[in-house]
Amino acid sequence: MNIQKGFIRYRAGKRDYTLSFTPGVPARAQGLEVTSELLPVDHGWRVTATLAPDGPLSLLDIFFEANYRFLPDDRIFCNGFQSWTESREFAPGERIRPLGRAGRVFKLDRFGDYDIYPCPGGRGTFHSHTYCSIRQKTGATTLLGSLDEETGYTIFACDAKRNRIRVVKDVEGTEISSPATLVDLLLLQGREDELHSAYFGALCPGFEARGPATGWTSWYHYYTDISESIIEENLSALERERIPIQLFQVDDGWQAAVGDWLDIKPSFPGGMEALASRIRDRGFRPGLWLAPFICEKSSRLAKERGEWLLRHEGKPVAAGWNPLWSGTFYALDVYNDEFLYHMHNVFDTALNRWGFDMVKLDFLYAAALLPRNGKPRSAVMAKAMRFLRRCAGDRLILGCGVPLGAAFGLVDYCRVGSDVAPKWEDRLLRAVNYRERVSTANSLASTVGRGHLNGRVFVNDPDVVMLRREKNAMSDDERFTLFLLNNIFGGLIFTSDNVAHYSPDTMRIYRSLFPLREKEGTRVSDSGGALKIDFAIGENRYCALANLSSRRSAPVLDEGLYFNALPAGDPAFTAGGEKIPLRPRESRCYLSVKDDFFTVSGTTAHIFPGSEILACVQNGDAITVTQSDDVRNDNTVFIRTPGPGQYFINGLPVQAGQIEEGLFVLKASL
Ligand code: 9PG
Repeated sequence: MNIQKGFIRYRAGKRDYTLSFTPGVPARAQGLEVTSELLPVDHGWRVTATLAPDGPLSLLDIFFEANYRFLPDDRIFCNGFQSWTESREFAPGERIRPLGRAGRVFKLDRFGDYDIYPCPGGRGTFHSHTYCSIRQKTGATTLLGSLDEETGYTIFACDAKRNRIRVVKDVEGTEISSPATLVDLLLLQGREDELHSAYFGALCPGFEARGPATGWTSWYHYYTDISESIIEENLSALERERIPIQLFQVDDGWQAAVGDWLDIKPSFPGGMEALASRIRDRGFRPGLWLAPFICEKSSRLAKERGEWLLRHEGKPVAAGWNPLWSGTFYALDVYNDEFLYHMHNVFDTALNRWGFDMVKLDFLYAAALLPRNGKPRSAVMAKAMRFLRRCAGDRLILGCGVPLGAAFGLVDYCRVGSDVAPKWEDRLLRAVNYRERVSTANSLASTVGRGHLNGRVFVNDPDVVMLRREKNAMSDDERFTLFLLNNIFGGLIFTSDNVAHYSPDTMRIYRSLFPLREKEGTRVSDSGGALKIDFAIGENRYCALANLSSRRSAPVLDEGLYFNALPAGDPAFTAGGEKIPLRPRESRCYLSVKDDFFTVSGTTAHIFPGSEILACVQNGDAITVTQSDDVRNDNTVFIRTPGPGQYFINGLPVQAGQIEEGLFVLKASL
């Protein structure tokens, strides 16, 4: 990897100029001097470019050209523009395709970077926002990352055929008249995990993420059709079933119109303050959905406060089109102080008067559709995010539909993929290459792809799990795969299901997520056409196998002994080293059984068997096993012994049985 040249296009007076420079060598052209530094840092280099203009000038383009030799087995991680944008590893033979023409008719281009970066679309071409990494088969990784996104979104455009990477800054609209450092990049080489720690550590020094959390949201079952009684029904069901979730969030549909946050829908006659207290009375922290930077065309705000709308050549700027609302919705102007004052008041009302503890802030990309006030789009986005943090104070923010770089370190939780849907894929939207499309397959790709962000810059929200059978076209395998992968890679585990409607089998799977524990050292590889995911929880090691394809697959577990119980519910020990046949979209999660005797070899209550056990202590023939208070399934524990014989588990006598040659196990209910 080698940066060769930088280019700056700018306008001074009425003329356009181009200045090319070599990093480390000062350069000068008409009215502009550039100093670019190459500084050695741990794992690689930091590259900066500082522009010193003689007088005011407008920037048109800044980019760097680098060489990189792509290998056929490389995996190129591309971070999509915003929360919903497909973000995953690509093989050099793949490509990122441009949005189809039909997509623009429905204003789908507004949701992504389609109007910011012209996607070339050829085989071997990819682009990634803010950072990008290339992992060789050996594990050796190169990470390129921007340390300053406020000076312009940074796009890493890879061309695997030509062995080139172009680093582009989206500086459109930037005006400068004094020296400014506009490029600040890290180019690192090493192991993937250490590079992630180095890069995100440099981006958000001292950042401490909140812990993972569980919750319920109204969207993925009721959509905009919510009411006080639906909320009440779900609160009662969760309470009756003793589901130990922390957050209960009212999603889109409580307000009269998007933008009219102080006008409540008639289906909430008791008002929002009473609603929040009802949620709190059941022991949950109340959360509320807001889309602070947009309004529906038909909203009162759009009609009465036309001056708050973002305008281009006098006309309101559409931020998208949504069939679930009244169609077109507009962006609001974050440089209008009156509007900001109004929004501040909305937050104050929701948080302090109504008493919500958490806000899900959605469609945030809309704040920065255009450069403003001599600043690039990304600076507008950064200003908007800081404003939201100030408005929310120390309450929880779940960011959604947001360019991720602007959310790093500023929100508590953040959506890291598209919306899931009660079906696996949306073939039509996939065919037009709409990378923000609502689709479970699309969501899961990003949940896996962006798993490394969890706990480093915020807590990842992979979107909800959907286990219900009604109003859901997903198969049992698809529903379990979504449940398992969200639980491995995500830090926020929400559902919208009405748990009162769960069958006992479904309830057993849902309850297996409690207690929610933090995962460590997650590593993803390919095995026999499926994903093989190794991770640890405390002292326990796990291996999950997930077949995301529509064909059968046959991954292989490493050598050793494994335990698995869900989803079927029949506990079984399996030897590694052999192929595990998986149906299309089937997944399983295995506990790697420890060699040590008198340790927990398996349990049946938890999706990650044994992670719910707090202690297992042996004293002669007496074994004491303690489990978390948040366990919600009946639990059977399996404990390995050196041979046959009688033991006491929590005071009750148990006979060790032989499961297979050399494997003696005690089995007891907890
Ligand atoms: C409420 C929803 C939920 C959901 C959010 C967001 O591409 N699109 O047209 C598109 C529309 C809606 C959407 C995502 C994408 O959903 O992610 O959780 O809060 O808004 O309206």
